[in-house]
Amino acid sequence: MTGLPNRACTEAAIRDRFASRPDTRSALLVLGLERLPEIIKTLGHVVSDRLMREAGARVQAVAGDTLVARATDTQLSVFMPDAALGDARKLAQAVVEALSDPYREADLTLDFAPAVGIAPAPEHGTDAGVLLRRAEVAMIGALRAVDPIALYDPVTDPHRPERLSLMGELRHALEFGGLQLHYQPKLNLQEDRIDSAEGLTRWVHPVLGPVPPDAFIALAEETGNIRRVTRWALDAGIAQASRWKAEGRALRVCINISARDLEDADLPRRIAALLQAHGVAPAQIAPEITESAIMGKPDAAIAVLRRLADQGIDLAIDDFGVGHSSFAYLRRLPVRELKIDKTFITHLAHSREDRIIVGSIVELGHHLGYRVTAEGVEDAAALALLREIGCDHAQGFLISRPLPVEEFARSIQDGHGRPLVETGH
Ligand code: G
Ligand code: G
Ligand code: MN
Repeated sequence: MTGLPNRACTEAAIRDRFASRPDTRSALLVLGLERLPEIIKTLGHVVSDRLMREAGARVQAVAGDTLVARATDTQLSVFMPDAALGDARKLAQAVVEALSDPYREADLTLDFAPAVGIAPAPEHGTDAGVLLRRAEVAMIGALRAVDPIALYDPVTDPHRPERLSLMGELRHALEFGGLQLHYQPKLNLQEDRIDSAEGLTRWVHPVLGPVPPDAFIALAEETGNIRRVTRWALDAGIAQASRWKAEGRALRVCINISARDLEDADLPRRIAALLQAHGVAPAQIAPEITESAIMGKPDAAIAVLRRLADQGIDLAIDDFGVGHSSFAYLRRLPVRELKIDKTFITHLAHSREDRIIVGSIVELGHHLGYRVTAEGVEDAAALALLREIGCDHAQGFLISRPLPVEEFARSIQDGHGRPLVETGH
């Protein structure tokens, strides 16, 4: 199809190399094209084959006499014997540049949108299968990242065996109180008062130290354990809402819910039971769901969300603006709040485009009856602009980082629920 050698050739080359010279430095690159699956679906294999052939020719042109081969139907590989990491990066860069001009034929223009993963050897293996898989893992990471080139990183490898023991340790932490919920205040801009807080799960591993939530949430999702994490976070957050209520503070607690939770038809009943057990009104909590969580299986997800809404629970759409939201779905969703993703807020003071986007989301949200929160507010200028725009809530490092509950209590105690930063009023 591509006129290139196949995967077996690469495997043989790697095997020969390490059989004869086991400790030489070398590197394996795997190249993927982000839009290829979509191109196959919409334009078929004939076009995608021609695209791959052209990609192969361009890569071979910059790789010289280095072995370029097909790794899978949609991936190419380049095996570099005697290559230091710097050489591998340089070639990866050249490959990305060679594919920056789109593919053209007749009346068709397609972006290659390449991503390259690098697995250096021998440190990440000398076995051909292992190296190919690790370079592919790195490439898949690069597909989702800003930088189209990524080095294999064992810490984020979903397949590495240590992850299973890490999951075991996470389950232990869930059971024996090893997790904490930190709280980040949300400032009500109209009343200039902290009236709610987002609960964010923190795990300090006894040996590894703090494990970033992105890492263990993804781990829990992939291993089918996310519902346990969510159940724990809901229980902790609702219990805290109850304590705050007993102290005379009406703080609403926001809790993040994952896509997989929405496949659980039992979720509404479990939340109702937790609210009842802790004596908390439904209005005191607000689950946050990302758009992509709903788009996966929209009908099932919407049914679960409806039941939550019918119980009097306000729902928020998290990271709004970066997912594949469609207003057709938005209209069908029983949500009360949009949280504008922080990527639109961080540069608000310096970007006219971002101001237009944020202003438009707030206006549209209000017309459709949603409250709007801006997250990632890091400077006073952004906060002033959000007030001017008429955004309802602001959340971000300027107001406060997520804090352990004692510190959170102290900070709002001193400010009597008002923010301690100068917020312009
Ligand atoms: O807090 P930061 O705190 O770094 O959180 C990183 C990501 O992890 C965010 O996208 C946040 O929504 C998510 N997250 C934090 N805690 C939880 C949780 O308890 N459940 C779920 N599903 N996601 C969480
Ligand atoms: O996906 P979700 O919106 O739940 O993610 C919340 C994440 O945003 C957490 O990781 C939290 O620590 C982070 N966060 C909160 N405020 C800020 C901020 O002002 N700037 C940045 N960069 N991150 C923030
Ligand atoms: Mn959130």
